[in-house]
Amino acid sequence: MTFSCDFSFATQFRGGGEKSLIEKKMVDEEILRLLKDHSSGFLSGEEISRRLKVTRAAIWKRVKHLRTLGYEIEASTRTGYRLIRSPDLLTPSEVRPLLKTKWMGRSIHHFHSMDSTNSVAYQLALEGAEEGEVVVAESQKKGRGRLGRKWYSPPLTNLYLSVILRPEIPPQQASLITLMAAVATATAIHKFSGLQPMIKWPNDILLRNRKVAGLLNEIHSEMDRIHFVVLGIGVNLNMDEKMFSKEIRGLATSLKREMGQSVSRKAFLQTLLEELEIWYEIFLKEGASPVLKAWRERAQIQGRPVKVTSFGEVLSGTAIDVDSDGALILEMKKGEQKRVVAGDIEYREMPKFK
Ligand code: BTX
Repeated sequence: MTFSCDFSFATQFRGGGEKSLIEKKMVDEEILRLLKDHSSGFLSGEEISRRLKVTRAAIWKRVKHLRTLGYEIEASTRTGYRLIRSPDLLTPSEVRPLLKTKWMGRSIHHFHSMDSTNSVAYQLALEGAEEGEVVVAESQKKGRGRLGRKWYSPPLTNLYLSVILRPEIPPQQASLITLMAAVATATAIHKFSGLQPMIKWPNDILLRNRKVAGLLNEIHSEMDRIHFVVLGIGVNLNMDEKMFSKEIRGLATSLKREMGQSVSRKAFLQTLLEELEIWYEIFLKEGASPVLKAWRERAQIQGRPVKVTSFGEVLSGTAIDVDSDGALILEMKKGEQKRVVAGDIEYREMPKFK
């Protein structure tokens, strides 16, 4: 069950002092699950107390805490408790009921605030966490982009997700996992919003030329074997223009900004986890080619003049394609071809968007 993972992680990495905090979190989740199962009426404090083996006073305390998180819970000394409305939180009890995946995201480690979901997922994976376990946070204090850059992660507005994968592929193909995740994220955005996101090599998802999502994949491997990949995905969902820092205001966007309305974060997370499962299974069963085909359709990079910064070197040329390992192939001015495995690109002519 999901909570046991949270529990072991917390006790191992944060020390016994926070054990009770995690136990409270487990009780909260169980209270919510019971109240949701009895959504048609009241559930008595006595019944909850009997099922969870905690005192009625403790339940009342947790209900008061849940109200501070935005849960509307009616309480009556005679009839008990009734859940009226849930906030748009990404807790397991909110996300799992409508999740249609077979294995992806069946175990969710949820945090209200943390440094970086990738760091926690990496640590969990080192401890033996299984493929498909995910870490989500309502906010990140040290959200990370690539090359030591920051990922702006304000509370309760966006999605900050890390997924643990254990693909049996050689490490040099790890970039394909990034392309696969970019295709899954772009497809999820399209299915959810009807908009047409574009992928910018290697890891940005754009809506009308502005960044709506970014991917940070970190691998743990030996020479010939990947132990695990942590797939870090940040998607701007309900961020308003004024919430973006000055540095990224003209470069970033959110689904809310593009759609003109707020979106349900948990519904988006469900869609994203479903697409990740679908595309990862396609990749494992059919190999790179369907992923590359979908990636090319969304990236429209072939023949485009680009400037690429890679390991401090700036290269100008025409993008030819990505190869079967996910590297970018550039044609330089004199006609020679260069293979770029990592870097940032700028389009010298902006692509046209639907
Ligand atoms: P990146 O290095 O390609 O992009 C980082 C750059 O994007 C920043 O330097 C800034 O210019 C811009 N930026 C920062 N925050 C935002 C934002 N919220 N929206 C749009 N643009 C922004 C991209 O790296 C990889 C981002 C992965 C983030 C996820 S969140 C969950 C997981 N945990 C974690 O710490 N990182 C990943």
